[in-house]
Amino acid sequence: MHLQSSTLNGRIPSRLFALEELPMEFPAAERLVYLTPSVEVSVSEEYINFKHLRHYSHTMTDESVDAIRTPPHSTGERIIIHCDLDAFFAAVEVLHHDLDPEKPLIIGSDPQAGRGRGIVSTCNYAARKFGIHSAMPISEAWRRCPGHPFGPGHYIRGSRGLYSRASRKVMEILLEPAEFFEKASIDEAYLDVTDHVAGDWDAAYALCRSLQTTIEEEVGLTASFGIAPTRILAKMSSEVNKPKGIFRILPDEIVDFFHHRSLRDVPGIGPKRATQLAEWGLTTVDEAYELGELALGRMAGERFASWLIRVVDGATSTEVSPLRSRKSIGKERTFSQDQTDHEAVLDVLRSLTQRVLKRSKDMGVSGRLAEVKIRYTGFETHTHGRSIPVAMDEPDVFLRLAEHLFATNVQHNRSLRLIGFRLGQLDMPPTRQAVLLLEEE
Ligand code: DCP
Ligand code: MG
Repeated sequence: MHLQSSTLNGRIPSRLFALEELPMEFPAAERLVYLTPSVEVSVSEEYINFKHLRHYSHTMTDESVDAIRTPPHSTGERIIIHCDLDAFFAAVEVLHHDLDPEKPLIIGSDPQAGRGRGIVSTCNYAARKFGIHSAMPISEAWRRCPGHPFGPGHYIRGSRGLYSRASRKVMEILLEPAEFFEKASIDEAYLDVTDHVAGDWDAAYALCRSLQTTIEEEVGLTASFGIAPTRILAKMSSEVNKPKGIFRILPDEIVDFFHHRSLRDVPGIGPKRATQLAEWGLTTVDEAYELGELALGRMAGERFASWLIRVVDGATSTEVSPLRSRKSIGKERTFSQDQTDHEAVLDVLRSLTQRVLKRSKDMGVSGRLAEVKIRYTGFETHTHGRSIPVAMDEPDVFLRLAEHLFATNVQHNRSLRLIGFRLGQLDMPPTRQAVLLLEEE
C-alpha cells in the first residue's frame, strides 16, 4: 500500500493506517489519514465538521477545501426548478405503440375483465376524464371505463425497461444547465439553476420553455415545470399548469400563491392530516398560516406548525442533491431453496457486497454504513449494521465488515431464505453528482 503524506495539505494526522491495517473500530476522537492509490480520505475533527455540511471531496486539495468552506446553499436566494413528466408511463406507451392519445389508456395490473385485484400505475389524460387515477384498484378503473369489447379503455401492463430508457434520455437533457441536479423519481427531477441563469427569474422561465421543447423534440414526451425559491414550492408549481405547463413563484409571490390554496395540495400533508385540520375548520394554507405558529402548534403539533409556517415563508430546503433521493445502494438474493450451508451463503454475501461496491464506485458515491440483511426460513428478518467514521468506496473494507457482521450475528443451525448487503449513509463530492444519472432505475 502506497502512503503519501504530501497530499495531507499540512494536516498532521496522529496515526496513519494502510488499508490492510484499517481497524474495525475507531476510537471516537482518533485523527487519521487513510490513503489508497485511488482514494484519499482524511479523518480529522475538521473533516468531520465538513461532513456535517454534507460536502466531501475525494482529494482534499486546497481548492476543494475552500469549496467546502463555502457551502453553496448557505447564502442568498436560490432558483429551483422541478420538472415532472406528464402521464409518464402512459405517454411512453402512446409513443412506443403509436396509440391515439385521445383514447383512454390505463397502465397497471391485468384488469381480468373487471376481476383483477391489482392497481392502476397511471393513465393518460383521456382516461382521467373518467375519474381514473394512479393507485386506484384496476377493477374500479374497469368499472369506470371498461376495455375491449365492453368499452373504449385500452389496458396495458407496462414495461419498466421502456420507462427507464425514456427517463434517462430526459434526465440527460435536464442535467445540462443544472449546477446541482437531483433525479427525484423515474419522472421528476430538481435542478438548481441559480448561477446558470445568473439569478434572473425570467431567464429561468425561458430555460424551462427551452427544456420543454428539447424534451418534446428529442424524446417525444411532454413535461411540466415549476420554478420557485424552495424545493417544495417548485414541486407544487410544476402541478399548477399540468400538462405541458410552466409555473413560477417569485419570492414575493409566495403568500399570494397560498391564498385559498387547499392544505391537501401541499406535499407532505396527507389525507389523514387534512381531515384532522378540516375538523378544526382549516382547509386552506392561508387559514392555517394566519393562526400563527403558536396557535397552530397547539392544535396540530409544534413540529407541523413550524414546518408549515416555514413553507409559506419560503424558508424550507433549497438543497438539490442526488443523495436526498437515494439513501442507500443494496443488493439481495432470495434462495430458490432455503440454505443450511452458511459458508455458501457467505460466498453469496461476498459477491453481493462486491457488486454493491462496484455500483457505488461507478456512481462516484462512497458510504459509511454497512448493513447485512438475513432472512431465515419462515420470513423472520434481521438487519445488522455498522458504520465507519468516514465514507469510503473500498470493496475490501466492506467485504471485511460484511463477513464480520454475518459471522457474529447469524444464528447457527437455522436455514436462510435471503441474504443481502446494503451500503448506507452515502456521500459524494458535489462535482460527481452527474454520474448518478448514468445509473439505471
Ligand atoms: N406511478 C406508479 N404508481 C403510482 C404512482 C405513479 O406506478 N401510484 C408511476 C406511473 C407514473 C409515474 O410513476 O407514470 C410518474 O408518477 P406521477 O405521479 O408523476 O404521475 P404521471 O406522470 O403518470 O402523471 P402526471 O401527469 O400527473 O405527473
Ligand atoms: Mg409525472
